[in-house]
This record gives sequence, C-alpha cells and structure tokens, in this order.
Amino acid sequence: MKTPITITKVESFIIDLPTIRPHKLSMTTMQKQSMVIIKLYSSDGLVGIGEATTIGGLSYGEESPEGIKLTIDKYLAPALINIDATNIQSAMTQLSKIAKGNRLSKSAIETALFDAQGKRLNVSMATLLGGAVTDTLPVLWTLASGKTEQDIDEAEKLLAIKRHNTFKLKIGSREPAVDIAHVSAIKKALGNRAKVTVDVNQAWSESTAKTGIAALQDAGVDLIEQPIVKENHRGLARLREKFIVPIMADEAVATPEDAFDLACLGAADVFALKIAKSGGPMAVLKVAAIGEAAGIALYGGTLLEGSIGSIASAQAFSTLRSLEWGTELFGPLLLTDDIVANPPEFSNYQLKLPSGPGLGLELDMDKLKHYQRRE
Ligand code: MUC
Ligand code: MG
Repeated sequence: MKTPITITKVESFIIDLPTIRPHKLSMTTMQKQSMVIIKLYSSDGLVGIGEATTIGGLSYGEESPEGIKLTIDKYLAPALINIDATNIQSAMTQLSKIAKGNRLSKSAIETALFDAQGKRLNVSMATLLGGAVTDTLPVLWTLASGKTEQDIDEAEKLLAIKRHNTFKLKIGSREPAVDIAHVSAIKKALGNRAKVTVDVNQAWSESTAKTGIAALQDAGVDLIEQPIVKENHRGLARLREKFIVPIMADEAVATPEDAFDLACLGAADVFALKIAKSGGPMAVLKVAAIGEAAGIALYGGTLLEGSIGSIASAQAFSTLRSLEWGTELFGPLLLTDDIVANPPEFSNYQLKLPSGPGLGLELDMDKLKHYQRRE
C-alpha cells in the first residue's frame, strides 16, 4: 500500500509591514499592515504557504491578527496533524467540525494546502480549482490619503504610468457633505480618463445613504460599495431600487448563505468576492456561483493582503468566466517591502499571475524574520 502523505506541522508568524502612506478608511487609518503568514509542512517534505490578513486590528472585522495566530496554533493546527495533506476538501471539512467561523484563519490553511498540492503535482493553484481562463486580472487602486489634492496627484501619476485607470475612494469617516465634495473634486479632475468608485464601509444610515448616493450619482461615480451596515440586506435592496448607479455588497456578502439571501432579495448589483471573508478559495467560488446564477456581477476584492493572500485570491478569481468589475488586488503595492522573493508584477492596469506551481511564490525567510513581530 502507498504511504499516505500527511500534514506534520503548521507554523504561524505575525508580520508587520509599513504602508507607503497612511491609508484612511471609515473605521481606521492604517500606517502598517499586520499579516499572519503560515507554513504548512507535509510528510513528503513539501511546504505550503498561506496568509490571513485583516484591516486595523479588530476595527474592520471580527478576527484580529493576534486572534488568528492563536486560533491557528491552538485549534486548527492540532486538528490537521497526521491527516491526509492531499485531500483539501476533507481537511477543510475537518476544520469546519472543530471550529465555527474563523474564516480568515481557515482561508490561510486552505491556501497553504493548495500551494503544497500544486507543488506536489506541478500545477498552479488555479489548475486545481478547475483551470485559469486568464493569466492577467485588471486591478484598481484605492486613493485614501485623506487629502483631495494628494489623491488627485496620486491618480495622475498612476494613470501616466498605466498602472491603474480605476480608482476607489474610501469615504464615511467625515460629514457626508465633506466626503461628497472630496469625491466630486476627484471625479471632476479625472473626468472620463478614469472610473471612480466609492466604498463607504457601512458608515451611513439608510437615510444618509439616500441623499449621499443621489449626490454621488450626480457627480458621475461609477459604483457604490457597502453604503450601510452589513446586516441590513433589505436596506441595500431598497437603495438598489432607487438608483441607477450600481450598488456593490462587500461586508454583507461573506458566506454562500449571505450571497443566497442577497440574491433572493435583489439587494446587490455586484458582489465583492474575498477569499478570506468567505473562508477560503473554494468557498469564495461558491459565492461567485450564486452571483452568476442570480445575474449579479462579480468583483475580486481584497482585505489588503500582501503578496501571498493577493496571489491566492488571483488564482481563485482567474478561474471565473467573468469579473465584470475587475479586481482590487493591489495590496502588495501599498506596502514598503515584500516577504516573497518574486513579488507579483503589475503593469498595463493588470496583475500578472505567476507561472510556477501552487501559488507560484517563493517565501523570503530573511525578510519574513526581519518583519516578524516578536513578543
Ligand atoms: C474594503 O472594504 O473594501 C479594499 C481596498 C481598500 O482600500 O480597502 C479594502 C477593504
Ligand atoms: Mg469594501
């Protein structure tokens, strides 16, 4: 009988990497990104890597970097030891039995299992997920310095070097009138040369959203992301009824169950897909399938992961037939350095998928050790 290939060890590290400038969202201003990176070892000597990253400690979501590391070390890793490293579905089912929720942590594990299995079979992670239909993905950039003139300058530079031609603006922390003036000034400066989208990150009440979206629609904004609290699916449906500008669900659509409810209610024109939010690449493709079946357009989202999480997302998104709104997988470009030896390439408004097996990335252990948090 063939000796089974089993999982022998899982290591996790918290990495703190500074951002190139403050990144201002409705709930926090980021000066650094804290990523949980894992290494998953198997009995055949292969090591898979994965990433679980959130934004602003506990201010954005329900899992913090410290909590993710604890969850992996104390609960998920012990449940994986000695089980079949080549059966990803079975390993993830095992994790779903011993841990509720904790989807960011699970996404890192699933990514590492795919990375190792891809290396084992000498195929990309996308191939394991059914096959890539493209090797490049369009990528937008988020303007979030908090200053209108600086954001316009940043957009002009990125347009000039053809790195991005769609810009997402983060609003919601200031008075709506101030935010609307900010967005209108940027849209006016960029004109038809760029698409402009806004992400309110749940900051508005439904009544503020009614007046706010009306003004943003008049200003020529192309897409409105998560204007109200994520739990208010019916409110999103009411807003969608009212406006022509498309409404995108982000925080509201994490699991396939969320996707099903939003689809039944007609509450979104677009779904923002994120592997971490859904609990891994396989779960995010289920969300995408529900969107496709309901005629909801798709968008490849990020939790501002570094290269590992961004490329894991890209591997999954590259298997989708249509990503009408492109992606926002620019996370590595927001950071001052990288912990992989072959950082992803961005040019001509696109992210290029690496060509190697698994994720196609090589961890730089010296860099990882340099940025590792020691406590
Ligand atoms: C979010 O809510 O969309 C994605 C891009 C960005 O700047 O922030 C994130 C989070
Ligand atoms: Mg968002």
